Amino acid sequence: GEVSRCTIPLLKNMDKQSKPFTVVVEGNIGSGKTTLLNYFSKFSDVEVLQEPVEKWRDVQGHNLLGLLYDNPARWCLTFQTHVQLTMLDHHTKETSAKVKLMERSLYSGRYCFVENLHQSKLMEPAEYSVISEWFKWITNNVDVGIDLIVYLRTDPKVVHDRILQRARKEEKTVPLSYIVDLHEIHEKWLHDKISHPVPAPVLEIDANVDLAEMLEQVTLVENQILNRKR
Ligand code: DCP
Repeated sequence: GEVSRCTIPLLKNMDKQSKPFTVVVEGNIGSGKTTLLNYFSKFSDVEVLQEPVEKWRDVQGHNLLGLLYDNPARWCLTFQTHVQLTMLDHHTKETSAKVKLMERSLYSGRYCFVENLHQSKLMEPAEYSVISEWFKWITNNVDVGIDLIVYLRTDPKVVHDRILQRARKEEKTVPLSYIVDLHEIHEKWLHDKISHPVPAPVLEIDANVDLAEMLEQVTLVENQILNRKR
């Protein structure tokens, strides 16, 4: 009776306190997110959650990333719906680590990629409404809060060259204009802060330099990213 009624809320509060400091890494395609995440995987108190591009290439045998770039109008809702599921999985994943470091988030899925597909009219208005309602339901009903956003800021031309160089076969036809659109949408959200809610403080890193130089900048703000005292 009385005892359980007061212990349960207490336990819930304790859960809240032990929630990891959650950091999400954002930036255009090819901005160096994977490099940054790999760097942090050496810390034992950091749980690194890489974006599962490999999984998107094999969803029960289907290459969703390939379908997306072959015929974006047909497949973008399917693709973004699946991204939303994998991101929800990462946001809610329990960990005993002090810090959770995620590549991308539910937020960039909705505010950058879905928004861009909507603005360029590749996504149907009805599809945009459905995925937006899912996003609203999730953010209103599930604890998907984050503590810090690391924004890898780049010039579209620089990342476009990197994308062509790394030659992921699905991305070989990505036009510069698509990268420019994604750049502007990231900028309005995380730099100008005028388009959508920004769910955590933003730490900007100049990611136009080569990736080794970028990591040098990262070491300077490492304590901030890991929520450690200097
Ligand atoms: N993608 C998408 N919609 C999303 C997330 C990703 O269309 N909501 C696509 C864009 C890319 C691929 O998935 O073709 C992977 O994109 P990311 O920019 O997230 O990952 P990268 O591996 O390109 O990042 P980086 O080069 O910064 O490590």
